[in-house]
Amino acid sequence: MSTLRLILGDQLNPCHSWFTEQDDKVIYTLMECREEASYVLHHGQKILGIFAAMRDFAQRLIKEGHRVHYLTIDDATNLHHLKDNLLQLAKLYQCQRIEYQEPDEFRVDRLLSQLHEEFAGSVSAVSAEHFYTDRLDGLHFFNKKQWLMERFYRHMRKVHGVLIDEAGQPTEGQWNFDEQNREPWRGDVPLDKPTLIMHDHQALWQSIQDAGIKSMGFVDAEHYIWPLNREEALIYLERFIEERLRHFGRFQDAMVADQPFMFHSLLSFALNTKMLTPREVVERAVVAYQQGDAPIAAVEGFIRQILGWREYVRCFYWAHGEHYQDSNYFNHQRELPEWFWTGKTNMRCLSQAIGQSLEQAYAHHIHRLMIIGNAALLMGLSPQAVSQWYLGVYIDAFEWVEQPNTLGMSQFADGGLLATKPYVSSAAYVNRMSNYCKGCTYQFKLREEENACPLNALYWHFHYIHRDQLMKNHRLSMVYRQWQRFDEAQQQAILQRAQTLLTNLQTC
Ligand code: FAD
Ligand code: DLZ
Repeated sequence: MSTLRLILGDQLNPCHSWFTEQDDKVIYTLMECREEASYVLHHGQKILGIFAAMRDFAQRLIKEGHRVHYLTIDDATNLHHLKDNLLQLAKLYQCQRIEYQEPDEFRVDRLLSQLHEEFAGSVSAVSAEHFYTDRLDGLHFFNKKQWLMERFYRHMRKVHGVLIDEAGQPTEGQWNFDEQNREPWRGDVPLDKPTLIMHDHQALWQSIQDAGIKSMGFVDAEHYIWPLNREEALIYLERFIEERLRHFGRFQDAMVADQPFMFHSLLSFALNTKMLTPREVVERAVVAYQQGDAPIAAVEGFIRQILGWREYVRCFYWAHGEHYQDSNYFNHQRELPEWFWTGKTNMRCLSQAIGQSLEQAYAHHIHRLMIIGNAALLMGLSPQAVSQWYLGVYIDAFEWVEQPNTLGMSQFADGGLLATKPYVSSAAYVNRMSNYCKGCTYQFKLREEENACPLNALYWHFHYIHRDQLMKNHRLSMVYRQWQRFDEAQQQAILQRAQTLLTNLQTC
């Protein structure tokens, strides 16, 4: 009895138990599908990276003695749809069974769970053997309206014994060193560019283009930098531990012009395509701490992102269902200005953050949250349009992780299920955490004037127009007290300036 096993483009884990034995009756399939490459306008580097990594993975399986049927984007037999291809291949190999690893998003999960309606044999799913948590763990853990990450994170630390001492207490007596993770970079630590592996994938990029797959962003296929298999991902992990982890904590939120990577790990693509497990990354960081290679604030800050945030947003995604994507608490409806696709705006912070997103398919957390996301929220852009942009542009963007981060954390579109208050700021924050304001067309200290930084008037306008929804939030009482301190003429001038900006977003 033959079995067809599907491996999706984000399931490239060679250590999965599927591969421990070779079996001639098992045919593995990977497929480059037009449908997967087009459900959103992806960054070219993301499509290229996933296809190149899938090809690499298929070669590895063949070398290990497994049977593989690989469908390239230009294969004439490719039906470009996961389900249609599976049914066709099952027929070709006379398979009585189709098996797949649990996918990470509702759309693909639904599609695969409907396979049995058209397939006479058996269909079953196995775990992808990647995350610490199961999909629905969040439902058992959270039973209240507010999902507090910190509670979840401490629970994960205890259950998995990560940075816990013999007495069951957090290492160095503190659960969270967040207050030590917010330093701007002032030049005292050298900012060396990470050592990257270069790949030449011009031929593959050409065939993607020949197939007519549309994409966004800049692609230098001759110098492709993202890790494309487990070995390369492990090298990236080691380089991060050796070169950058010790500074990660201090400068986690810092931004510097023309320095997209700072001290970040660049591991999200490798993690989300499952080349690495979160467990091994966390364990490696713990060893670095134990060996004295990095201080607790850096190691804890890094582990919090993976054992905390990453697992938390996954649980959140599965618990809140498919309709979460329609959330729009503030009823924001504006379309994205054109500069989201060009980076050409006079606001230097945005032109830097969007520019590097288009150039590298990467931006670190604070660029995503406090530069681009902040501007989108203050400008009243449609959270669905914002979410589509984020899902497309980043190398690591998959719906399960992108949606809670964009709609919940960044756009507050769920009304506060994930975040306790909107993450918004005026120019003061940008100026404190980056060097973007120096040399900007706009003045960060001004509010209503024509050359005032747009973020300032928009910040007050946002709180003003949403006062019915936000004033009751005690964490925002300071903001509203400050607003009341402006006299009426000042308030009117601020609101007027914001209106002018909002009607001219294209030329900001
Ligand atoms: P580092 O800063 O070195 O962090 C280490 C790892 O922690 C990351 O590789 C990632 O796996 C994990 N991590 C960190 N923050 C988060 C988080 N908030 N949620 C989940 N995991 C986290 N991350 C994605 O992987 N895919 C996305 O589509 C994505 N969309 C985002 C959208 C918005 C609006 C925001 C604010 C954040 C988003 N993030 C997303 C989280 C975070 O920005 C990226 O994980 C991080 O920038 C990836 O770079 P890195 O590997 O250098 O991360
Ligand atoms: C993102 C992506 C792209 C661009 N292309 C493919 C593809 O051609 N074949 C494939 O199996 N997977 C691809 N993926 C990843 C899938 O969309 C991913 O499995 C889903 O987003 C589920 O997380």
